[in-house]
Amino acid sequence: MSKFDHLLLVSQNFENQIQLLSDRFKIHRYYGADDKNALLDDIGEKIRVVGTNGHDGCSRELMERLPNLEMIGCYGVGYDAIDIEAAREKGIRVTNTPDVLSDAVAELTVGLMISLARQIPQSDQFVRAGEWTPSNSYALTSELTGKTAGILGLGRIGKEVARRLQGMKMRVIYHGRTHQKDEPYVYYSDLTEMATAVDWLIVIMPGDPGTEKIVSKSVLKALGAKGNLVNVARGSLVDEDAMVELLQSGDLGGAALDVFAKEPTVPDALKSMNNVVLSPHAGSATVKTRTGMGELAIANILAHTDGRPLITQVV
Ligand code: A2R
Repeated sequence: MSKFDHLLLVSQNFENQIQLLSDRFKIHRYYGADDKNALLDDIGEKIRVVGTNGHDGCSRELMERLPNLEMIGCYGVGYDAIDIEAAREKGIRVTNTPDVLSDAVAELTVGLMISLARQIPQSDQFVRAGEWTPSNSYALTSELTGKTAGILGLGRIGKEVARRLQGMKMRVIYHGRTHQKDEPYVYYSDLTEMATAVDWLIVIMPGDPGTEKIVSKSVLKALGAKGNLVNVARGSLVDEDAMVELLQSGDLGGAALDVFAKEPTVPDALKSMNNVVLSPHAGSATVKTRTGMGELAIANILAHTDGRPLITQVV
């Protein structure tokens, strides 16, 4: 690879970090291009590296417009919108940014749970609106202490969530494909059975065809009228229509949601519900963590261009 090469920037939120590569790469912006076809006609053959994220990804069609593409650097741990099969077939390397974001996502998870249980957003509005008076106190709420949390996907982030919830004096159980015998938490091989057993169901596994709507209507019904759903992974993992319907009918107790099926669109019905807390896909969105993700993504790109081993390789 030559010293000065061509990189296609697919996702806008990688912009600040990718600037650090401007002395090594000519950076072409796909995300903002008025005529993407014309851009690809013009520079497609020159592109050796794509910088993207898990949401904007890199499709097979895009890879086919980039015949000399060698590597896709993903800014994020999830890479659901990158066609991994196509990358594998074409010998294109893919990297992601695991671990550096686990603490931030776990922290927001606990924050959302406390917000939902203690109705922090509503309490804040109550105070701001001047409704707190000597004769008017805010209604009593619920708490996490002593409750059972079921983690769907006890991976890097799931383990950080579990550790924090133990600190909140919750009982933690989990479901995934594998019984992790070294972990202290009780394993449920059946998701519906776990949903029946918990007060809180926390979704933190990758969004891929194998996990689509894994939190189905029947899982949500098993979670039940007193159960709360927390999704900090991907909207695709939950049957969103069923979730809205069950929240409306009272057959699902509440939901704390950082991710949605069609981001940034959020179903209007959710916005008027009191038993829901909403967050704009902000799990990793702290200065420290986004900086760490950018540094790791860039370190992978430089490792590739310099011929060193990739640091966090997916394929
Ligand atoms: O099943 P295992 O033992 O491979 O556990 C993984 C689990 N998992 C699944 N469980 C059931 N059915 C599936 N089809 C399935 N696919 C994966 O999800 C593992 O325990 C967990 C994922 O953990 P990690 O690979 O360590 O991912 P990390 O860093 O915790 O991030 C999870 C996701 C990302 O892919 C983004 O979508 C989001 O969180 O930020």
